[in-house]
Amino acid sequence: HLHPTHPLALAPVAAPPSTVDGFVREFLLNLNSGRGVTLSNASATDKYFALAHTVRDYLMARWLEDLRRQREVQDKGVAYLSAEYLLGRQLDNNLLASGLSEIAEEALAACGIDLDVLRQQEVEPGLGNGGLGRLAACFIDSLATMGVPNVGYGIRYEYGIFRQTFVDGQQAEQPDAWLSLGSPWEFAHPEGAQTIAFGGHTETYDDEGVPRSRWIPAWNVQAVPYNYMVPGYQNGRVNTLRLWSAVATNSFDLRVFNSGDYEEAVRAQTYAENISKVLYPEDSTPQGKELRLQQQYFFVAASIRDVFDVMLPADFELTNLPERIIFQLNDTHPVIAVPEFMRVLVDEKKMDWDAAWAVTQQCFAYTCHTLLPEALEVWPVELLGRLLPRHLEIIYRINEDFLVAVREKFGDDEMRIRDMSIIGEHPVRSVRMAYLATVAGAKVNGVAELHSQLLRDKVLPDFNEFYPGKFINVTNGVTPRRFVRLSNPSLSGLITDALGTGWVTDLERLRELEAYAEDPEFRTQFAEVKAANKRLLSDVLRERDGFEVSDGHMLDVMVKRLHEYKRQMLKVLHIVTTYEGIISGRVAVGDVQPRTFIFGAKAAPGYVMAKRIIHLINAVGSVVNNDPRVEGKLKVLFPPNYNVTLAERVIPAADLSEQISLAGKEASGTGNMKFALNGALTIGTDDGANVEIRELVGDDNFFLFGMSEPEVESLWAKGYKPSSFYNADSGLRRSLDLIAAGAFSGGDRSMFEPIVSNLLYDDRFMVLADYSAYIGAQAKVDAAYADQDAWTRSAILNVARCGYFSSDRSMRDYIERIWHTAPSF
Ligand code: OX2
Repeated sequence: HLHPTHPLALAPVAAPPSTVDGFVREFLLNLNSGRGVTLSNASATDKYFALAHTVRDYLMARWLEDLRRQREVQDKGVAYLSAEYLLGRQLDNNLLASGLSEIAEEALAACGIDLDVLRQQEVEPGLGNGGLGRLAACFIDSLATMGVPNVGYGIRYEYGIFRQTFVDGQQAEQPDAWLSLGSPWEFAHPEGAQTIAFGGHTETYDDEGVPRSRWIPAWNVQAVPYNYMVPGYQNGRVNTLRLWSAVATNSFDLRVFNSGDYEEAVRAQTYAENISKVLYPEDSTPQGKELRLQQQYFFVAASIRDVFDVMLPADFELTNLPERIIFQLNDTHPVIAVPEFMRVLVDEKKMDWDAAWAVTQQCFAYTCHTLLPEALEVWPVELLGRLLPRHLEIIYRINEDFLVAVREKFGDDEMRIRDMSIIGEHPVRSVRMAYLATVAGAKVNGVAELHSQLLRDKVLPDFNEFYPGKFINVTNGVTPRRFVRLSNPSLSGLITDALGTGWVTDLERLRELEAYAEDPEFRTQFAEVKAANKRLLSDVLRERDGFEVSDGHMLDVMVKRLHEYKRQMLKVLHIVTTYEGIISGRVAVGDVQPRTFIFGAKAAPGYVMAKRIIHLINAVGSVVNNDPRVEGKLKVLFPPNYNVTLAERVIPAADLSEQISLAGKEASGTGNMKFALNGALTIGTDDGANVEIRELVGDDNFFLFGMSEPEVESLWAKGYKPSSFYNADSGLRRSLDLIAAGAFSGGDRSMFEPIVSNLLYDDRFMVLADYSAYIGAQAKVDAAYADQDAWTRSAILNVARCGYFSSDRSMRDYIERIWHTAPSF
């Protein structure tokens, strides 16, 4: 009989032997007992699930052991709170992390299975919109690889980011039912559900002479945790991602049921379960919907409870919390965690307010990801008070104390008090979540040098003055495991041949490639890698979308969310200008570098202008691609449903990376880093992390163009008139006129008229002002590309000099400057 304290009961069962035979056995076992099939009658889905379970089996012992050790040693850990994790496919990542890639390939081959076919079975969990969600995924990968205690907390959306299709060139959205076959990577723990309450009212009561408040909620839901392994890269470490799923408290309310209103009971259940139903598809632009606030509170309340009830020992001394845990707020989405944490400490744990606030201010830190004023979340007091009445009281109290301190420091400057108040009054009384996070956070960080500086100087200058030293920068990064080692095996092989394998966890070692840039033999090999990656992409696009990528074309790529500030329109104008130049005979066909333009972009379903731009890109593509006058010269490809999986194929194949936002608008960008690390040259503005990329790779290896942020400001101050740029530039005139004349809409002049008049009469993001600089820079790109060998040299230098953009470095910065955590065991 195995007593729970028996050594065999304490320790996890050892992993199966890491041999081809061992793997085959485990795989077949999973097919038989996990899927109920034999190899001979297994479907591709069966095989994929069995393979995923096999990989899990290999990681399991380490995971269980790490969980046990963390419970035992209680090292300081990072609770990363993020409404989004854009994970991408898990299979390859987990095979790589566990060092099993080759063994698995051989084992499957021995079973007559092509690993690549099984890879294709995985539906990627698209639980994020874009950069913000992908960043969270990179960060948890880095923390596991560095052995830092971390739990990523978020929401297990039943439907992730919508699947995009094009109907007559226009975006249509389909639900992303990523769970329809189940996910082999998750572990549900319904028994560990937390009850999360909403609504109701508050009351004060006498607690043995101490006046206290309490919350009498009106309804609640269950938050069921699902755990996912986050394996470090070949270091035996496995951290945890814990995503919460909402289920109704009781399968149906008996009282209501007995009253005969069965439909009402079912309706209530549906209402509760809606909370984790769908990811809001707005990127960088909050919608202020009640369900969204429910989602936010739902996951942070469950996560905080998880920390208190599951992670910490029951007798934990609460004033020591800052030595044990730090909550990192990924933008404002999880900021409601601040008053929730205070509520738990004050109302439930009976801590005195000041002591609780002192703890809170050390336990939270806030990352801001934007500069767009419309992207800073605010919640109407009316809504917040209705959904979370006690939290609203707590926010008022925090604000009161804060404003007293502001008066002490700055005097009775009423304007300033109003500007700094956590409660805004116009257009309706609202809670400014970024201010709340700034007041509560030990540190506030921007995500690139320029962004952090603008945060300090332009967005929150009063707060910066009030809290000297609170505002810092941590430049974003990307994981070299997924975005170089896995997505670009040929380049990885080349690098490893030159440097050994250490670069995968020490990306600054890429510097050593600088010398290789001068080696003609290496340049040839590097160029061959790029060509091979283009062929791979070509195969993928043919299979996926029926596209043909012509040989010998420069691949000019712009992949990111569709947003006016990112300026896909500038790219369109360049394409139209080039096209118009050729068909009008003004430009000799022979003088143009053959180019394939690749777009990837989803628009928020309610963002009308963004959708029009998608329509225009497709319309320009269909004219250009069918015009024999530019055949073999220009091609526009817009594969629908750009996602992590497609990114992993597109980025390694790219020659030119388009990072052309208006200066001062893109907080950082992370695609820019991925491209540079894969040997694409950037054409870009002095915006976000482009600034740092250019500083590192050097002006000779980067195509800079456009106004700087101060120039943008002074043009606004002077009064920006886009039409004056239109009048002054004949190329711009011809291009816009061609669009307006219906050249891309079968003669219909109304179809794209809103785009044209928006540019001519409004142009918030100064597309026309930067047009001529952009066209000029593109001419330099053409000239540079003509010398293939010199281009390759620049591409190698881009790879060699971008090691800084590893998310391992970002994590080190957070650890040193904000978290003060350390790798453990
Ligand atoms: C994005 C930013 O737009 C992008 O510049 C940045 O690289 C990324 O976050 C990661 O930091 N929603 N998404 C973002 O900001 C917000 C808000």
